[in-house]
Amino acid sequence: MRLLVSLAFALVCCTVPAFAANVTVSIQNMKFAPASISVATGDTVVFVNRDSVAHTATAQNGTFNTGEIAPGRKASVKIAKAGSIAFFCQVHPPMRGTVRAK
Ligand SMILES: [Cu+2]
Repeated sequence: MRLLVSLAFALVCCTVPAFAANVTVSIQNMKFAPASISVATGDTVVFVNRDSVAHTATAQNGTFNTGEIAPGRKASVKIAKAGSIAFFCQVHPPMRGTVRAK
């Protein structure tokens, strides 16, 4: 019985909270994939550069800017507020995406 209680407690206390997730966006073939994502406020978006050139993920409203992400590297940004944020790559401005946070 004691073991069961400990086990249940361990499961509850050590599970990653559902309200703070990581959402991955790949950067590949000069595109954000997926280009449009929905997250919860407080989530972290991880941009993974799978291209052979550097890219940025830069919010048009200035809320985040990863700076240049070298090929094979990643950068994380935390989405602190609800709303829709359009972002682009400063090196290749036609590369665009949107984060919707609720
Ligand atoms: Cu780029």
